[in-house]
Amino acid sequence: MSTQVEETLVLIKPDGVARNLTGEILRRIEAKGYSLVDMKLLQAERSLLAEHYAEHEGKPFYEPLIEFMESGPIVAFRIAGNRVIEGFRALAGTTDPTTAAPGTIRGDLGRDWGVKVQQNLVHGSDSPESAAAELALWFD
Ligand code: IDP
Ligand code: MG
Repeated sequence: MSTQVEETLVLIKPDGVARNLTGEILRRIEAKGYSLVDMKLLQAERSLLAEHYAEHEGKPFYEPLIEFMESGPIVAFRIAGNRVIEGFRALAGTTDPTTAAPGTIRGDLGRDWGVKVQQNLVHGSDSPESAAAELALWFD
């Protein structure tokens, strides 16, 4: 099968940075064979987070999600590879870390902490359209 090289946005959320898991998460991305194109550590502004999570506005976890994402530094990666968008989502595992498959980032390193938003360590863009929009938002 022949595929195009894609790029995607990965965020290490404040829980991942605070728990010193940045290196472990990047190790998994690199071990899978994806290339690191750009990276930065930043404290995200509310306006950036509101745009990033616009699709979730109005949901019960929206405000806790924004507050969580503002609670400490985030590491942003631009990574590249064939089918990297779906490939990183597979590495990350499903949204709920309690039931995310063992072997995934969320399944191996995440858990439920009894708070209003799932602290699940990473974000990855979910489609070519969202990857383009999110990379422009976080890197341009
Ligand atoms: P994703 O990060 O797996 O793509 P989304 O549905 O896009 O999941 O949700 C964005 C983030 O909001 C999740 O990663 C998680 O931190 C949080 N979240 C999503 N659904 C829930 C929920 O039902 N309860 C609490 N937090 C949630
Ligand atoms: Mg999502």
